Amino acid sequence: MKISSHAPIPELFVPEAEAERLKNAAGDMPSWDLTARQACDLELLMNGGFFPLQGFLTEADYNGVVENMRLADGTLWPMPVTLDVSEKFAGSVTHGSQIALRDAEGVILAVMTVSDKWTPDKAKEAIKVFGADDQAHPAVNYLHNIAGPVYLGGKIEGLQAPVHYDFKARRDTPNELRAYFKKLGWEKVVAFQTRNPLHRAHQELTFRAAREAQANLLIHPTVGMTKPGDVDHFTRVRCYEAVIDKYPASTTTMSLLGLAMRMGGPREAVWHGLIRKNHGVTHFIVGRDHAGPGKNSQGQDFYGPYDAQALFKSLEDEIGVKMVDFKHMVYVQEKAQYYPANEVPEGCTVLDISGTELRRRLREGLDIPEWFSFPEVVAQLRKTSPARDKQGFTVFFTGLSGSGKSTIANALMVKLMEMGGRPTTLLDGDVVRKHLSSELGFSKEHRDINIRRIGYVASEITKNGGIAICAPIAPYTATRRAVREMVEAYGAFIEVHVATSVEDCEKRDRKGLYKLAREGKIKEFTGISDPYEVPVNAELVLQTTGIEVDHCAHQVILKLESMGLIKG
Ligand code: PPS
Repeated sequence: MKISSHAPIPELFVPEAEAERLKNAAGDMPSWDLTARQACDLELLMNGGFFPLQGFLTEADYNGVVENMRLADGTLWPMPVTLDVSEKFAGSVTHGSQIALRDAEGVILAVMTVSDKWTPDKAKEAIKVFGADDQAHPAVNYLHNIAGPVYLGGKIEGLQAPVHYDFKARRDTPNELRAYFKKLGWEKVVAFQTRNPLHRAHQELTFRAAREAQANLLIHPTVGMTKPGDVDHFTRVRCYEAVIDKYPASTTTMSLLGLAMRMGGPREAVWHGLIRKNHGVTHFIVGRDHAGPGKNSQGQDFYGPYDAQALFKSLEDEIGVKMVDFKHMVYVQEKAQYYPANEVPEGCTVLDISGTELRRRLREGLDIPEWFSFPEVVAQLRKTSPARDKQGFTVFFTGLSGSGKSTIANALMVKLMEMGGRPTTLLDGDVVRKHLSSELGFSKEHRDINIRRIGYVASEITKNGGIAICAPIAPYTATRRAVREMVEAYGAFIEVHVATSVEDCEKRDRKGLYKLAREGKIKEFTGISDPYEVPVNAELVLQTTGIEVDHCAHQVILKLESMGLIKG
């Protein structure tokens, strides 16, 4: 069904009386607490942002989307929007069951009638949708390590939209934006998608794109979920608000999109186009490496820099939104203005600051010139990125039992406390198991819960400017990575592998546990009868055999200094 850009888009909300009835009936339905990503997806399903989807994908639609970017009826839809659940929950529903979908506080947002339940081939989904089954891709990591093993599909009846307490006035549903464009008589609107703060080059390029398309401009940043490690959306929105005043009055507006990005490159660009179409937009800016996930585990880009533009262009008519390709804008010193990189006048000096360089300058409190970014934007970024030696961070020791983690961690803590400046907490394996995880054993499931708890506490300490030193065994790569992501949302994460061999640990056997493990008196003992996955990307590897504890701790101190986290 084609919808003109000004007519309302169908939503999935039911009338009030029906919503009331379903709310009352929901007490008897199996209840699913939505993950943060599912809550974002549900919001866009209900408000028409994901039109023509009527709910989370059915198996036939999912197969079509994975295979060839199309729903079972042939409609273009490049991204799986799936309700992943645990096996236990899946076991409680059958075909035709109604389930209550609730937010994190338990408020019911929608009822789904389950029409499909299946176990997806996740490796296949990763390869087809994201181009590789490589967990360096954030969405592939999500798929394998965060998403549940079973998918449920079915139609949604929307009861209420998720509540947001932040930037309420800046959030618009597709229909609110459509009505706004209609009211202002904006026939043509070009949208700019972003997950980064806007600097002057972006302002120039978006302004140019609008002029080229003779259209008004919608700055449409994603504030749902973006790439782990991005600038948080609170800071970004304050930056956008500072920039929006720099555009000629009444040409431009800004609205926040609660989308959970997948960083899916070309497929994601097409998805973004369809979502913007639903929001009443006629043109869409697609840049170099649009929604790029960064490097793969071989250190290469997942997608070619212009793959997204090529795919979008080939499907432009079907998407129903015209692509405006992004010009890389650079500052020309002699002219004191921005030019597209390919139109720089001969012999002129080009100035540019990369994202990495910007982060370095913020970290080290260095100058950020006005030609690069507006002072108001820089001020906002500085507020949330104090110089590195003032930020919180986490040192995460991992290694076998008896490898020396706790001893080195203790020595490190004392050295850091001697320096002073930031509160320091030691989350030692044994201590955590006494105070935080006393009910847990050593199965994979319990170890993962234990490590995630440590990660959560460490991330809170890091967020609040402290130093967390953790010293659990943490034998599983994926769990260590999950903790890294939790912490890196707020500060640096330094993984230190205490690489004492199992032979040496056993020789030392300070607690006598190896002996008991060999005798089979302790089951699932790491290194003897349970696995330890050796870290491959630790910031530091410590050998301990024949080396003083003091020296080991000092190596960590040197690492922290070299990262700018402490001043020597
Ligand atoms: S984990 O895997 O990260 O949750 O382990 P952790 O919380 O660090 O706990 C490890 C300490 O518990 C003792 N212990 C065992 N370790 C490994 N395997 C088994 N089955 C086991 N049972 C008890 C051991 O003393 C560990 O302490 P450290 O300080 O590492 O020697």
